[in-house]
Amino acid sequence: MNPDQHIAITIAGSDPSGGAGIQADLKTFTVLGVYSGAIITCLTAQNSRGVSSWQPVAPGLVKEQIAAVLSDFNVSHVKTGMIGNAEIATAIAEALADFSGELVCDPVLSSSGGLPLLEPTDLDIYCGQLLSRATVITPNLPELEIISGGKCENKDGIIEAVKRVFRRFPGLRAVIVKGGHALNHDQGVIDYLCRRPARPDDDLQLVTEIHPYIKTMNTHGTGCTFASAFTAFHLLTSDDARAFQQTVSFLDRLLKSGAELSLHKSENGRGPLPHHLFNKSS
Ligand code: PXL
Repeated sequence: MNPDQHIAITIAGSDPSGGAGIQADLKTFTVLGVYSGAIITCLTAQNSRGVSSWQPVAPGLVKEQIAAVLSDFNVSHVKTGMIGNAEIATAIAEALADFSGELVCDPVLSSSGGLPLLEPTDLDIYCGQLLSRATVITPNLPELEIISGGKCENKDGIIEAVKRVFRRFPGLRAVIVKGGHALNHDQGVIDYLCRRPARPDDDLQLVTEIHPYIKTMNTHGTGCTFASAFTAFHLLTSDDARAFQQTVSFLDRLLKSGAELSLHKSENGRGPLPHHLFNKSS
């Protein structure tokens, strides 16, 4: 894909503090050299202490935003984040009915503080409307447990969960499992790229990235940044394994360079990643 001719769009919620959501996505695409449009699904009120509240955008307006961009730009990649509710998921599916490019879904279900960012009763409709159209999804471990309906306490549990997800969503090519929420980081953080095998009974094709756990409170927006970085690297390389490896390194670099930063004032807050310093850090 040529980044001078193709663009990405992110469909996600707004974080006014700039750490997560659509703001994190746009910064990620920009520092990685990919042009991106941005379709806002919900407005949140939040800062490093967490999300205090949110409101959805009218589904018709979400659909119109997507249609406006798709009718005028060569969009090869769509990344989704916070969707809010079933009506917005349905509006997005309708707007993407004729879209045949990459659809990378980050299944954002709740904030790190536990506030639902998708109405819990709307999970099935979200899965049916959006995950069923996705080419790649990027769950963390709690999200994979919810989507797959089973525990992911070790590698075998993760593999079985991903197999169930592949059976449920036949259009899915890859599941990227982010290991940052594991209870134990003694061996480091383990992320998996799980690719659908050529034949249904074959083993999953696994690429494993083991990297040191970086001790930092500045992790706000890591999931959003990961999914948009993968989308950007995929647009640049058309290669799942390379894009996955580049994404893991990108996140490591941002987490490391942001560890000592304090852009926020709250003592126990989770500060943002320093996307703006990426091209200055080595
Ligand atoms: O990290 C998930 C996420 C995504 N999008 C928005 C958010 C959050 C977490 O709080 O607020 C808008």
